[in-house]
Amino acid sequence: MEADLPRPSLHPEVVARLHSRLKELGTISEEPGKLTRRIFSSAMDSVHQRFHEWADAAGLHFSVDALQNMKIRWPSADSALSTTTHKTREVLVIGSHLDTVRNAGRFDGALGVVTALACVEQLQAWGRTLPFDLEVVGFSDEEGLRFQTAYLGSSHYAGLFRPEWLTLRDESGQTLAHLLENRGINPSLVCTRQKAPTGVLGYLEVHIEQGPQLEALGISVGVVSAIAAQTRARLRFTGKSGHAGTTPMTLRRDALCAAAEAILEIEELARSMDGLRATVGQIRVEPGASNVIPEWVVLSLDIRHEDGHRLEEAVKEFKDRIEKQAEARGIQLDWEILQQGPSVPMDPGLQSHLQRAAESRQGRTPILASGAGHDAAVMARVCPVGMLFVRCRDGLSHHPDEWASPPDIEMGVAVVADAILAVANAYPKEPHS
Ligand code: HGY
Ligand code: MN
Ligand code: MN
Repeated sequence: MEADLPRPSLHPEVVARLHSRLKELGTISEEPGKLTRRIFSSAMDSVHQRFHEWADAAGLHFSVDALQNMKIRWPSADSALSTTTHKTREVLVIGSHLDTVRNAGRFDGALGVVTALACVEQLQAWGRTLPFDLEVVGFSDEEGLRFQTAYLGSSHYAGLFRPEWLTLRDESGQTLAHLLENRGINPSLVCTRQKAPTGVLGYLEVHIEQGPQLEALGISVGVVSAIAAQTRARLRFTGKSGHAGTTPMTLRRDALCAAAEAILEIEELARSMDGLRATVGQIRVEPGASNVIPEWVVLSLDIRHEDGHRLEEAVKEFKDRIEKQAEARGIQLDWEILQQGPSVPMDPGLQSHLQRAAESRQGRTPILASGAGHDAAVMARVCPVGMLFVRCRDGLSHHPDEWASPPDIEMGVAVVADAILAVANAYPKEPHS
């Protein structure tokens, strides 16, 4: 990673705050010694507290919604004059998520939110104002760590929260509804009161690439073309427990052996299908005693492909093969689809604003597909979306060694700030004009 890259001309105080905030957010965790931050955690409350202070210092309006999405609003230039309220003024939304995976890196998500706030501060430092509002968002649950259902935060922000999600349970057995009640929020209002945001011109998200392409090209930032289609499933294998010492091997229905065979089958199938990625990230074994034959096992399954049709074919093939294997072992298999999302193309207009801004600052700018999921996949259902990737070392992410260099991060701020001005120059036409 080149350390001495040319630094884009940003205000030094904006740069200093950008990096110090990112560093600080990386220390606000639910778990000592590692970075884990879930929706409805006190760590998320602490992060909001810091953003509230930063927003106040920049003269911006701070709020948090029922699903703990953070919103920081920079009113348009004419807002003081016009009678419109911010509910009626058009708004460009920029941000990402503030939750993390377990033992995460400090850039996945937080980089996009800190960058968004830095863009506002940089535009202010340039003495610029906008003909529309700018809303910085920090979505509360992109990773789905707490409830195994990704995008709860951005779904609520987009008016797409589903009532059945209120009954989702976390590892401790608490339901989402109960956690809302603990925070003084009436769960039934979360669905009845939510509505799709109006007047959203578009959504821009800066995110680390979480892959190796920009590093291989030696380029700071790249523009995203589309987000891969994704299916999350839960597989439960039910056999029969028994004594480890007295039950002959021929008389066993061992749920863990069935699950182990399925995991290797998944790997083998994914290797055989070009562009497919399949991951078993979680496993639970019950009763979980060393001298008891496992009675049941639950696996998580995450499958992705840039082409939604290929993904559908693969999921069907996976299911057929694993059902046959389980049957041959006398194991009951319950296959539950938790979440399915199509491949999501970025808006051509926002993509070209980002492309032109990036090329004017760094020259050649690649266009990359995203294998990772992002809140932009949800926001695309209510407005045009665009994403900018920032190079990350070794393409590593979902890992404490995740890292993006200061010059690359600053390039991200400069490019998005330029792109926002380009949207403003084209306004009041839609960004995808
Ligand atoms: O899993 C993903 O792709 C994203 O990091 N939530
Ligand atoms: Mn992630
Ligand atoms: Mn992310």
